[in-house]
Amino acid sequence: MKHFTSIKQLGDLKDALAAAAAVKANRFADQELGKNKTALLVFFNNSLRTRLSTQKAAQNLGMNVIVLDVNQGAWKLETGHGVVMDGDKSEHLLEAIPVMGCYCDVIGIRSFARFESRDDDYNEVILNQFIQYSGRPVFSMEAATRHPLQTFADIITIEEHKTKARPKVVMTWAPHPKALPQAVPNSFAEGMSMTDYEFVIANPEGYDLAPEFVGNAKVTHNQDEALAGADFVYAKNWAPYQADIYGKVVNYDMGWTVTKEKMALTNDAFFMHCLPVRRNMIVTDEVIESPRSLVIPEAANREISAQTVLKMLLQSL
Ligand code: AN0
Ligand code: CP
Repeated sequence: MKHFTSIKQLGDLKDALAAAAAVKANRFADQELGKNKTALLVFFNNSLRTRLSTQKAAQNLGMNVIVLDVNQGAWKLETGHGVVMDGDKSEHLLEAIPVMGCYCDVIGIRSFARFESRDDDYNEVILNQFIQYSGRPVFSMEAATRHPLQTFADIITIEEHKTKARPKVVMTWAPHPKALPQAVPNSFAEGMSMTDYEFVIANPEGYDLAPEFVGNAKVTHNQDEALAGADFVYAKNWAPYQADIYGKVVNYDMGWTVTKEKMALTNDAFFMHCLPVRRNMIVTDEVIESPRSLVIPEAANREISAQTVLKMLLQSL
């Protein structure tokens, strides 16, 4: 694997899950693999889990780790081409990227959708420049359209908890006061298309995801109908993809919050969320605190997904 920007690059999912299980069984088996290799983790946006789990994963592999918060302490970066740089930005991304590449062997990038241009976001202009100009294998730590390390951890978690071969997994939109990217739901839908689970997406009208991510999934605008018989409920807010309202908060419908009453419609489903989550917006306290909540095991599996992916990248250096 040269770069990791989509869950599809894992190839055969069963093999990837077996690789993840091996990592989980012995996290320190490959300490020689990363010796004298450096992972640079570049954050354009905030993070708790990705920052910690990816560092831990790299350390488990014997790597050195450098973390750069681009917006804290580095020069302000210009990203536009042909711009006369007479404003507050001191350095251009086109110099910064190859410079970063000089100091590491693999680069992780977190660069969320900016909601300024749907085309720029969906063309992954920041992530792709790192691929083009860093000279290093690049892995996504959530870019504009996908969060594959999260999706991989989510699938590992479902595999660990499912009690039937083909569980019903429902990804439901839920309310949030701010516009959030579509990366997590896009990526989760992409991951579900690699499984043989029954997968349903529930969201209000105007919130349908990009068709290339929805694929063959069933989409409904009726949350209660979707939840009936669900084995896993995967909640997430996202802002609209639709061109005329792209990235705007147009719906704040608290009727979509995942409550105890909503969970009662399911087949005693597990509750999932990538975190960070706003309580009593996305999900009520009692649901997230219930024994069926998998939010902490999901977060724990982020170390495993990151280590499995870093191992694959190191093996193809
Ligand atoms: C981000 C998002 O929704 O994409 C990160 C989730 C892992 N969430 C927030 O910005 C709150
Ligand atoms: N789930 C996740 O990626 O969390 P962070 O944004 O805290 O890294």
